Amino acid sequence: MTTETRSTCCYCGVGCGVLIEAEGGRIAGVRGDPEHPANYGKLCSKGMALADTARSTTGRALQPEMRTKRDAARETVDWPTALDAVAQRFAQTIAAHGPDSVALYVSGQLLTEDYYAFNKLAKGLIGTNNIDTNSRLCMSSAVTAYKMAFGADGPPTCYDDLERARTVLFAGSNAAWAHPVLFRRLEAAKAADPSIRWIVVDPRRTDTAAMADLHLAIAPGTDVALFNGMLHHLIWEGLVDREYIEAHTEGFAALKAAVRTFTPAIAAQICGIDEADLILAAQWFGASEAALSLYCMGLNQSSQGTGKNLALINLHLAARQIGRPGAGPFSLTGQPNAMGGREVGGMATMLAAHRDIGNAAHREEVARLWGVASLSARPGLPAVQMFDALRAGTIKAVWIVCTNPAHSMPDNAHVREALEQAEFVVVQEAFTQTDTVPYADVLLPAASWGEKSGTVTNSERRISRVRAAVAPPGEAKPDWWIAVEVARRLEKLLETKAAESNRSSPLFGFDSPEAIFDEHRLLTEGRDLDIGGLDYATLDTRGPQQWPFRAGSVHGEARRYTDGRFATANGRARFHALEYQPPADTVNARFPFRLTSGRLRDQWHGMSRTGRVGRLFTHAPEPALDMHPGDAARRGLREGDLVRVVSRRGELVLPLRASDEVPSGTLFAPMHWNAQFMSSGGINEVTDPAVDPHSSQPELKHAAVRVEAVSLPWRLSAARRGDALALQAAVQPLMGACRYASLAIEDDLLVLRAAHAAAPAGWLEQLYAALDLLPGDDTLEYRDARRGLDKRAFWRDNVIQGFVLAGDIAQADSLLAAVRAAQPWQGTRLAAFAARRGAGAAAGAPRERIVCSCKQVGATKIQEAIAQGASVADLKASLGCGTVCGSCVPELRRMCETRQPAREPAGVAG
Ligand SMILES: Nc1nc2c(c(=O)[nH]1)N[C@H]1C(S)=C(S)[C@@H](COP(=O)(O)OP(=O)(O)OC[C@H]3O[C@@H](n4cnc5c(=O)[nH]c(N)nc54)[C@H](O)[C@@H]3O)O[C@H]1N2
Ligand SMILES: Nc1nc2c(c(=O)[nH]1)N[C@H]1C(S)=C(S)[C@@H](COP(=O)(O)OP(=O)(O)OC[C@H]3O[C@@H](n4cnc5c(=O)[nH]c(N)nc54)[C@H](O)[C@@H]3O)O[C@H]1N2
Ligand code: SF4
Ligand SMILES: [Mo]
Repeated sequence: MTTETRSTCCYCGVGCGVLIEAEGGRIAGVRGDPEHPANYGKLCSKGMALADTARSTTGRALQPEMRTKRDAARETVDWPTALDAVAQRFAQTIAAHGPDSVALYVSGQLLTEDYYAFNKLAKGLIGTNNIDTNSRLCMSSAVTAYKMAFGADGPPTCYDDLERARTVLFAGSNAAWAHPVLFRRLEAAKAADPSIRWIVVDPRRTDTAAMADLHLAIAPGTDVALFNGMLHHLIWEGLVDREYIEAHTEGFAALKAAVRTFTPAIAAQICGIDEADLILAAQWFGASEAALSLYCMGLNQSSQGTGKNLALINLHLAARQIGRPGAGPFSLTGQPNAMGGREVGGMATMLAAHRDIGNAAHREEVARLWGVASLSARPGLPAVQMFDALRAGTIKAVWIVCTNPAHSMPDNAHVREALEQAEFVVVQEAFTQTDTVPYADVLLPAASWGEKSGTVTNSERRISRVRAAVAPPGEAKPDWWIAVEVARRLEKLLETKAAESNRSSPLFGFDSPEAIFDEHRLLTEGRDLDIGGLDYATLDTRGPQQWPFRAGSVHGEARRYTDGRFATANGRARFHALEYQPPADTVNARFPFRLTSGRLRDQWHGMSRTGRVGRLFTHAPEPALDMHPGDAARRGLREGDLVRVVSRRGELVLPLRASDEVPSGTLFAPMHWNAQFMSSGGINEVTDPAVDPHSSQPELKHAAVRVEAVSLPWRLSAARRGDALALQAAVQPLMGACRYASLAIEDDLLVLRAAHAAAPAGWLEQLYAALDLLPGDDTLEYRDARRGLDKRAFWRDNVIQGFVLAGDIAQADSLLAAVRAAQPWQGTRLAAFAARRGAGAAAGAPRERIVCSCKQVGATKIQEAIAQGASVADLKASLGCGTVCGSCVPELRRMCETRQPAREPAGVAG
């Protein structure tokens, strides 16, 4: 029987509605929900591939596991044993060292109900504020700035503004890749009315920037200077709204004095852009009927992240680009439930329903609503400090849920040390192949997308239902259930009997996500995010709704502050005077480059989900470091060369990609690769843990680095047909032995590329075993120890199944093509190792880059058509690319406009 379940995509903050098709208890397909107001049926390349990520249970965490001794391997245990162990170790630690000796590190990918349960567990039961989340790496500067400027945390805007804006300012947002379905809406609006202007502020020429009317390629970290310079222009050209400023804001005089000497010329110089461009941007913004800014990690992930947000909000307030349709500062949220986490106060610095830990009345209120004696007034530790404390031993036990800090935190060598130091680490995960799982003393298997039920809130404050289409695999359980089960045990172990007496119901009496939601909405009553009028029944019958949604309302509020009254005590929005500060990590002769990092179109964070689908690898099969071709030439570096990237904290080896998308002096690397897919922990080996003083958000977008050529003459190329996920798990532990190695999945194929100074001793034997390429009738071997050559290939039923080429990888291309083709072998098998190079291609280079992941259309075909004069419409009609999800359309457009060869992937070229 086939069923269709209405739910929400588990990736980005756009919050697209999906319809999950299930057959015989398994997810069989997914499509966009035509009725969901975020996407009206559309999905991006990642959303389209969701069903494929759920195809197999290989690599899923299926049973609780536990270490009985510190250095022993984890063993499978039943749920009661695992839950008891977690509760007991936490209770013991709390008894011995106090409530602040334990910590929870959770995630903006949890559902609101999961989040609520964990927050209550930490603050209501344990009595610690040491609960922080990966949102600290993501949204915390935006939250802090909204609160400082407007008095409350919540975007004043909504998706309807995307179609109504006349000027769109993208600041530190590559929405074409990171918020693709919103980008589709913006593209359509601009296509319908080409007078709509786009300004993009980004050091790189992204697919978003390539579509802009004006691209301000500022030096990383200089946004405050830019916005101050723009404000100077607005003030002195009379483009500010004096009446609005007078009636609805405060602090303008001080701001005006502060930017008086900060002329566009000075600002442009700091930013490294033309003064005329800065003035044009200010003019377009200030004079527009409706200016909307969309901003994301380019602003937030900075040691001046709060300042960058506030400087942009200053522009909106001064020019009254707020509180009207199509206008406002719109912080795009990254994770699917970044907003929900903020609503339940699931961070070290907040309390439930936008209350503050620092506010005694707020603490009192929450304690009363929960029926506990009091809440701790000691601020909890935000993410970076939390892991520092773990490393220092002041925090002894940590419970990590739905996030992978060993990969995603800055300076990850420090994080690994912290996890090694910790006395007790609990990891609650859906997948086993992550960089954090090896540190788990207890691994709790979590249900995941398609298997769990609850709610999430997207970027426009819209709450959508998440519904289970199938049962979780193995023994996996929903996150809220795990939290509640441990909490009940912990409650018995901790002596909270005194508090219990003034409770009418048990602290963790929840028997469903709905019961948690009902308590959560009670806590919001009377607050700015009041959802007293919203329950599951309303969401089920009337669909997703925006907050606030007060009791008795029929719909939520699309826009906030339309009457000019803000959530501050006196109702006025606040201007903030900000002085530009350079990024924390100093660029000098030893570390001359500015390194930034971010997202690729088809991958999601640590790739635990997207890395399971071959199709999602084809757009970027290997990690890479982008460097301007001029910078590369000056250093004698060529495309595909392996280079060492070194910062004050660490280093890693990456293939170089010469790209004029980055300006001279700036480098870019994707954030996704980690030790599951390459030989190092990824780009966070070198990033800077410096944080913003207001938001405690780390400066993930800037590190000073140097780049050196690295000589790794020994090369290896291998491929193997089979269960690619099982093969990945087998090969992954071996990669660390090589200075460079990377893995890619191609559906039923695993591809490995590696480089080292010489063959690591005994390593090849391990690799042969991992790839199941052991000697036998159907295996061809060739070895020449003197020349360091070792080659092996394996056939079954006369079809080549896999190979390893070590020392000489000249045949890599042709063998890989043969393995992919899976055709009966022609001619002698010995010919497999005969030196022949693929027609012109560099040996060992990855497969041609695929631009359209839905229709699997490669760059070459597209380029050929463009050379014949094809337009984007022609490409769609003749090749079918760009006709399904549309995620590749910005790139197609860019290829047509430049009519140059498509960028080629970096590869470990032979
Ligand atoms: N495909 C995909 N989409 C995603 C995600 C994913 O993993 N993959 N993750 C989601 C999450 S959690 C998030 S937070 C969002 C992030 O979404 P975005 O913030 O849009 O994505 P990033 O690529 O991290 O960074 C955006 C841009 O900031 C630029 N930048 C770097 N430094 C500066 C600076 O100093 N100033 C300015 N103005 N710009 C700068 C970078 O060049 C980059 O192009 O994406 C969400 N969507
Ligand atoms: N250098 C650099 N570093 C960055 C960034 C950057 O731009 N540059 N961006 C930062 C940002 S904005 C973010 S948001 C973070 C993201 O960093 P992480 O939070 O570490 O990213 P994910 O890989 O999404 O981790 C989520 C984990 O939860 C697991 N999981 C999936 N579903 C479930 C579930 O239902 N329950 C449970 N318990 N587990 C589940 C997944 O397998 C995955 O391992 O990275 C940050 N790190
Ligand atoms: S834009 Fe893509 S990743 Fe984001 S919610 Fe929609 S389908 Fe999912
Ligand atoms: Mo994020």
